[in-house]
Amino acid sequence: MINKRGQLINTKVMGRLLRYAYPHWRSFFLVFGLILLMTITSLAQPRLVQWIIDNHLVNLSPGMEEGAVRQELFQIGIIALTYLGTVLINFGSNYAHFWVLNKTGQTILLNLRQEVYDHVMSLSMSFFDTNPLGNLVTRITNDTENLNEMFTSVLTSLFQNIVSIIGIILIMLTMNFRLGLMVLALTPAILIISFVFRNIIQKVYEEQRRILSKINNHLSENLSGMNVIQMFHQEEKVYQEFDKADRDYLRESQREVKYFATYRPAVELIRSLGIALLLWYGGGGFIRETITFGILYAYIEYIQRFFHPILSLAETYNVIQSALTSSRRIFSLMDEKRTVINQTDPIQVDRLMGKVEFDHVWFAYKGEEWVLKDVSFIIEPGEFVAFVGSTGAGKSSIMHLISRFYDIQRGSIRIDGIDIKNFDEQQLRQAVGVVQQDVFLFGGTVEENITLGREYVSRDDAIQASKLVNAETFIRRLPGGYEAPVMERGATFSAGQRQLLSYARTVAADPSMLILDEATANIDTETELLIQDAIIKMSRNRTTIAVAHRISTIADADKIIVMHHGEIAEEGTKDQLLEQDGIFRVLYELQFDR
Ligand code: M5T
Ligand code: MG
Repeated sequence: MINKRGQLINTKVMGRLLRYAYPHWRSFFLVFGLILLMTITSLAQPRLVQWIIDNHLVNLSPGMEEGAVRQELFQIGIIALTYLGTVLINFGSNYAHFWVLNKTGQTILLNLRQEVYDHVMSLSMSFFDTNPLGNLVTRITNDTENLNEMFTSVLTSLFQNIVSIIGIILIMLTMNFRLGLMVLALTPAILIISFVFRNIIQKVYEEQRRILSKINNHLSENLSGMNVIQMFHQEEKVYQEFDKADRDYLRESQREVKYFATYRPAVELIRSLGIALLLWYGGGGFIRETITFGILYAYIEYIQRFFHPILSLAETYNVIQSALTSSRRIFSLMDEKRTVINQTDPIQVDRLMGKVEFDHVWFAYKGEEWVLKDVSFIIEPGEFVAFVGSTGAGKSSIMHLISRFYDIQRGSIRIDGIDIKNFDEQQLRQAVGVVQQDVFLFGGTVEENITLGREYVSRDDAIQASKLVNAETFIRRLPGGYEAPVMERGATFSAGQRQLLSYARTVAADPSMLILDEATANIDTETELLIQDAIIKMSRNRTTIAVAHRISTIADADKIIVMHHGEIAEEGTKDQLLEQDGIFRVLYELQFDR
């Protein structure tokens, strides 16, 4: 709870949070004003009743004169009306403060969420490689929601409780100093109980959260991999795991109930103790006529009201802690720097010719674990070059580097003689069309998945592109055609169809260069022919770099580059390589011997 530097709450994070609240200071002032009004009206009520009792009710007696009775009743009526007034004002200010506060809180949150999301989207690929998706989702949704608590409940309940406590203490001490001191003497007991309880329950909550996220992860992972589970008869094992986590959760929930069952009566006990003390001491005072009946009544009321803010303060402390933890996580996300940095003054080119040069390129995703070691090659404009090699050889990595998803550590990559670092990142990615190894389809329609909402890709472009890549026939056959729905991740499409859709998506924007990272999945011969034909048509008039797993893709390549453990092992045309009797020949024969 206390951080490394021994501070109760981290002032730096707190300061940064307040910066988000600052633009709304008017609303907060209004809220504080309303809370003040709420507290004053609420605290005035017992005092008004006491006034009626001590100054008017006591005067009434059975044999009183008619006129005097009417006079007293009139006075009582006025005070009663005032009481009603305090109730109404209290109600109104309570309503208004709640409304203003939540509106402000939600506005702050909206801005914060947008800022976080915007920032996350600007981050480089390497960030997403190392940060699990689930964590990011939690930060953007739950953690920001946690902060809402900070702005709505914490700030104001702190203020409200402190004002109430001070107000009640002042009233009690001024009404009767000794009675007041007596009530105050109970405060340490209640504080200690609350803090001890809060600490314990906090741990229970943490454990609950941990188990719950385990359950959630378990569910999402196993539900999405259900076919693998059923295929390998893992139901029983998976069920056991789930059952265990579920039981753990039940256990923690029961612990929570147990603690609450002790805590609430304990607080009640102290409160009753206070009232008993009050009656005992106050009763004595009443007999000795040092304490009036009205004051006794008012004290009982104030004791009841005194406990609430104290308990609530103890609670606030925990909310602050969890909100601060969330803020720290959000801020560390926002402080994350992008590793691929756009030039301040990028070179503008109309259309790239498509000459690609790798000049002694060294690259590692992390540290010194070299994935590419001193790779150099030149691809001339309009050429069709294929990369082959065993899995993990670094082929996809080369493709990532050409559209600059990562920066290389040594050497340089040039397109049309210009280092790619000098291009505008967006322009570069628009000029280089990439078909990734794993096709990703979004939930939506077929057309949306081809245009991707890019303003420079029209519906017509989408249709032309589909025709070019031979996707038109199967799209037309779908119910709804281009409007046919696509499920999340495109689960209802075959691997070949997904492949064709991703081709259409890529060529729809008419890129000057094409990168194909062929899927390893096996495809039926008919689709393979379609794909083969699509690739030939797509590669016409543009530099095409393809990672090929099927020899059919390579057959007409101008050049084949064979990768081995991050290095170029062989380079040449198909015939030259076959003659060399090296790695390529082995790969080639493996495929044709099947
Ligand atoms: C080459 C490592 C991978 C492999 C090597 C994408 C990626 C890869 N790697 C990382 O450490 N982090 C990453 O994000 O890099 O991987 P590749 O370039 O993907 O290999 P490939 O395309 O030749 O293989 P394949 O199976 O697609 O034919 O050691 O661990
Ligand atoms: Mg690959």
